[in-house]
Amino acid sequence: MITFTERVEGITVATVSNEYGTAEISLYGGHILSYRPEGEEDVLFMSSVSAFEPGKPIRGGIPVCFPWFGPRFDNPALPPHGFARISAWKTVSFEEGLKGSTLVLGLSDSAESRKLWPYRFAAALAVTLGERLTVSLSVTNTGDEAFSFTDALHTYFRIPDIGTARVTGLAGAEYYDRVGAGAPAPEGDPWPRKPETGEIRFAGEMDRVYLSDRDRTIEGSEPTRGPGANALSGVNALGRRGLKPVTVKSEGFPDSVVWNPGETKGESIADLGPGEWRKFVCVESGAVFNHRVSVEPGATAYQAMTIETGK
Ligand code: TA6
Repeated sequence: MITFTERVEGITVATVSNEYGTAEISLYGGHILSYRPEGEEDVLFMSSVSAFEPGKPIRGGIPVCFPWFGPRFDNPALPPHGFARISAWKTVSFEEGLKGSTLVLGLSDSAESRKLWPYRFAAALAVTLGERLTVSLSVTNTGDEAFSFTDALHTYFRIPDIGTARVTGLAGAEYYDRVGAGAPAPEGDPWPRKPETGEIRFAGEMDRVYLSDRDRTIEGSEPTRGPGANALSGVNALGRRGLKPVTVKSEGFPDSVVWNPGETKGESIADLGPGEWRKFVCVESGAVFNHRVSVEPGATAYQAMTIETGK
């Protein structure tokens, strides 16, 4: 079933629930706020002090960064991560079936959007709540000139603590390290590439763009030890409740961004509560920086991400 509630004036939230769990999706931003598989805790982090105010981005969940990722280097005054996350999306359809429920939201160009990005487009965000959460983004060029964009599903995964979190699956991939990297080069690779040799652990600020669409797994607690303790029970070696491992898969997104601001930046982010930087890691499916997605007039670009717990 689906219900719509007005969270605050101007921000309507759709709650989709079925035998597989519950998801909350804000029409403002086309922003998934919460994903709770049946019988489990929320997979997504949400800041306790996030703005819920038209014109401001929501901190947490799954922001849709489109039609550019990060700052617009040709015009840093424009909204970072594009305008989709601060735009009002419309409900296109809702369908329930044997394999889950799908809510489709739509965003098209407007006089306002064309001031920021001068193209005609129709984007659709399909959120399917089934055995896993599937988020599909399609972008159709409805104008008469080709365009290209960068984007990301900037997913905030909830973790017990950044000190024990790890992300696996990217060993062997190359990445750009953006911490202290400065402005990107105008052509070719924006920053030097580094190789990933193992699992990712966090000991300070991390902001990396992995040139990889491999499956990634986020583990929120220390690997479990001893009889009776296992990842599926979600109970770690200290007897505290952890989270099930979460696996993210991408299709059509060539890059994987991994971000945690660390303490100094984390405590300075106004829309994060004290210490909350420790409670999330962003593992994002994107087409970022030099990986622009080109769309000819009349054509559609398709991208998708799935999130699944317990694998
Ligand atoms: O995806 C990582 C990143 O681009 C970081 O550089 C960091 O700034 C983050 O996104 C959050 O951006 P925001 O505009 O939401 O504060």
